[in-house]
Amino acid sequence: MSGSDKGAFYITTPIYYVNDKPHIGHAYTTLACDVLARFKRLDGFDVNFLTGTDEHGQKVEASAEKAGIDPQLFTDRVSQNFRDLTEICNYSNDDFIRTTEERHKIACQKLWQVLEDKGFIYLGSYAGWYAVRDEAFYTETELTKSAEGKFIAPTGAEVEWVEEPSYFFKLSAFEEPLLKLYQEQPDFIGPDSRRNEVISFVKGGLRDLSVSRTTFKWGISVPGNDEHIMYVWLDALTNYLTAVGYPDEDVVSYKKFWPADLHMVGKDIVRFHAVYWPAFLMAADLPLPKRVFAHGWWTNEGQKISKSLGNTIDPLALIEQFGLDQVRYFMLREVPFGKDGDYSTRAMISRVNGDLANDIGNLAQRVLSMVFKNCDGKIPEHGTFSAEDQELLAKAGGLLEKMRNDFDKQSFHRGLESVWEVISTANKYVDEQAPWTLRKTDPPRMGTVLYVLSEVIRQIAVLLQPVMPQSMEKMLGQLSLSADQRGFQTLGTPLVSGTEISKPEGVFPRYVEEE
Ligand code: ME8
Repeated sequence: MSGSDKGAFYITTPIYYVNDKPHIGHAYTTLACDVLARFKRLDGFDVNFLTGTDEHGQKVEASAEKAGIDPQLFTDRVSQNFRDLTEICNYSNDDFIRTTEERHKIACQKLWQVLEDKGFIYLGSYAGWYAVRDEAFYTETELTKSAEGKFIAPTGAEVEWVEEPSYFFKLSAFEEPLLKLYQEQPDFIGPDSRRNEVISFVKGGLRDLSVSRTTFKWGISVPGNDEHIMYVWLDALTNYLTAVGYPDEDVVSYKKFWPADLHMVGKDIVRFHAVYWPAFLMAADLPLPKRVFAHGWWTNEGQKISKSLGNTIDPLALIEQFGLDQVRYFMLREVPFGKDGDYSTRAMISRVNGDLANDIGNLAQRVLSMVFKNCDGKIPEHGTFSAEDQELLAKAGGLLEKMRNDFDKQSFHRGLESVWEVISTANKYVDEQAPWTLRKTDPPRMGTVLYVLSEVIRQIAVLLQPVMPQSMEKMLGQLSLSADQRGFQTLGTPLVSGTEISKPEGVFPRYVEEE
């Protein structure tokens, strides 16, 4: 966390189940959060970016059993894969929480106690359907029957009949308060399609929620009744509070960062975050997060990604093949954030070679090489700016505001589109101004043109840092900008003529397909 003057910004990813190794979907959600966290830091916010692993519950217990390993050892191992992913993908998370940590057990048991003391938890017994894969309860009406006669949840998960003593949370008491919340804070859920879905789910009626299990052991025990393990979703959601210091509501991190600004999730778990979670918090009299945004689902070459189809996409293999920043850019540019998207090698290559190698890569390489060769390796002096110069500079100068607006709505693709519009204008400007001709006919004008272009490249590189940190570091390094000259507050401070630049080297190589 770094000092700032714009206030705090707390952003979270879902905590991932440790039943399997990370795949592209996990990498995607965390990437989106990383980009926003980096953007906010550069924009002067004090950011707390949290990710981690969800390690309790029947599903994880079963995976450990299948692997023939003690669940703690199993979760240690698999959780490490997710931690490794954060390093490999260059995520800038400030914390990595594991639900098997002591700090989390304390937070969960305290929250439970508060809910119980306030009269929102009661003991009863549950008889109904449960899907271990989703760790979710379903009503009979939600189910369909498979060809083999098995009952299937709307998510495709198999359900099993569960009958056991259980504590319940009085979710039914929150129908009206939740609908009021969605109405009074229309930004609470994004995008709109998900908001509508949640509203109609709640309008359909809420039943009290079973929040404890007795038929397995891998979880946090209910305070005062060891026979019961807390429902894994109550346990998991609480991680967002644990990480900022709950139950100590006086600790600096809690005061500064709670309530969270944004819980980023996939569309599969919006109900848990936009219905159950605010209900738990309202019941406990705790402030509610400001926003839950649910992004869409990735498919692979048009097919649903699933282990049984053997078509899961390993983010590490993609990074190996195309490069880290290339993959980061692709994921956020290719698909409108919030919509489902399809991964295809063709689309990836087109982004890598088109947007990156040709558009921005060539622009920077052409311009900075000309500066290096023809201007004595220094940012040139400039004369009065022509209308074309001013137009291009103004276009680049308007990007921050546009990106702020788009990124605040999680419209990452839109923000990137605006940057690429400027890149394409700049490429046209190079061709039209033809500085290579001006070198002979009008060297001072060549200087002005190359100055304008270098300045535009600086702005673009500063703004693209959140998406492609390593590549932009190289580009800004070539312009000899130090670390304190890379924040968004420096965007209005133009390049200083006479500054020596480093020998430019290509930042975005073309991807050449193997024969
Ligand atoms: O649900 N496309 O964990 P999980 C896009 N532990 N995103 C995908 C995806 C795909 N094909 N597949 C997975 C859990 N995701 C709970 C969360 S939070 C308190 C507890 C991403 O390991 C997406 O963000 O099943 C989805 O919501 C998340 O992984 C589910 O991860």
